[in-house]
Amino acid sequence: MDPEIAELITKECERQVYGIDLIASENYAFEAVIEAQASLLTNKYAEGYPGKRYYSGCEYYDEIERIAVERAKRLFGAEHANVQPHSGSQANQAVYLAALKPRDRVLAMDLAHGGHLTHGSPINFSGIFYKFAFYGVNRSTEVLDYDEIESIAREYKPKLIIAGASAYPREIDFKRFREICDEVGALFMVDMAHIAGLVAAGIHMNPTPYADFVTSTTQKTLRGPRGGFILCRKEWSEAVDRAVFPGIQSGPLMHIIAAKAVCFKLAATEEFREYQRLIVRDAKALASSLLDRGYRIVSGGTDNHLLLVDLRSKGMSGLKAQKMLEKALIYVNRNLVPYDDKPPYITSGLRLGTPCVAARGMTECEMVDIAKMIDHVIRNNGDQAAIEDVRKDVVDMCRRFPIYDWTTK
Ligand code: DSN
Repeated sequence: MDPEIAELITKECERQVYGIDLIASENYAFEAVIEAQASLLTNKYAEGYPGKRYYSGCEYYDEIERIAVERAKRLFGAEHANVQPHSGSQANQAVYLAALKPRDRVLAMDLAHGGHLTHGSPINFSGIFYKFAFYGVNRSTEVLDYDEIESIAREYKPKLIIAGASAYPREIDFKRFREICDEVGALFMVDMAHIAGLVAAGIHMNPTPYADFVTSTTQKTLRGPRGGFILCRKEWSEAVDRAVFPGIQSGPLMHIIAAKAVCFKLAATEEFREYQRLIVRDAKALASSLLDRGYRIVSGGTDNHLLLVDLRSKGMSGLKAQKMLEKALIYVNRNLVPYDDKPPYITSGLRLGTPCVAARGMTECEMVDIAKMIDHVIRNNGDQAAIEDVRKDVVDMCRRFPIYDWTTK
């Protein structure tokens, strides 16, 4: 019906199949997730919640949403779940609407140290409507300094403290954050979008017992559809539900909610836990192979699915390295390193993540080879011959590790 778009989908399929994706926030959704989200569940409006809809004909939608909610609660041990947020940004927006008044004080991790745009950036709604202060990582250890966070919280007296990051390679101590919140009388929100899969697998500390609110996306380590969800304590359930609908959204994306339900089911399996363990092993192997090749890794390594490479000693910016690697079919994103002297568009670093490569079944051996490929491109300053060499190796490796059966037919 639309050859123009069909051709572009085919080309994108080839790009995904024959490229190495090291973007830490991306993943290949489970096939069953793709099937559910591509279904005719996209057709209908279902404003409201199960049993309380504004349109008729929602009986099966009600069942699907109830199942998604129950599975989310079980997976993370939560008292309440809302699976309607269209994205992580909207999940965060809904929590702020439920818990805060405009201009209330919030304390969160600095974007320049690994935080997130929706955690108070002055160019985001969060920084425009609420008064944010920030904590960062320690200059010498490059990890969170909880005593420092505590003293900033005592001074600033925020109504809400946020933990969670999009570029922090270490485990976060949510129990310690809770203690700080209790000491200063703040509410506690965790944005676990990046590590949700690791949490579901029991590899990273679960924030749910400690936080008043937990927000997340489903498309990252969880391998679900592109979307968000919120977990909270029972006392906040009504406020959170009202904040999502009618507060910030109207009709829910029911095909995506069905796909979230599928993802929560698959994330409760032993196979999924094994996959999450591989993500972490791969990230550690990639970090140590790059260290062996003379790269500086922020904080010296990783505990989770990502690492930050500081390219300053290589005399190269993140932007330049990202562009060269893209030509070699290796996809990464440039990222600020803590205390970076370059602007966010240029950056001194690269953020590398292993959810995609682990989903293809690549193990520590392939990480050693990938580190070698990255180094070959960077060491040769992205010259044509080096890029051609690496492109061939990337395609060979990708042939050995298909993403889905149908993409190789
Ligand atoms: N853009 C996502 C990331 O790359 O971490 C977060 O929203």
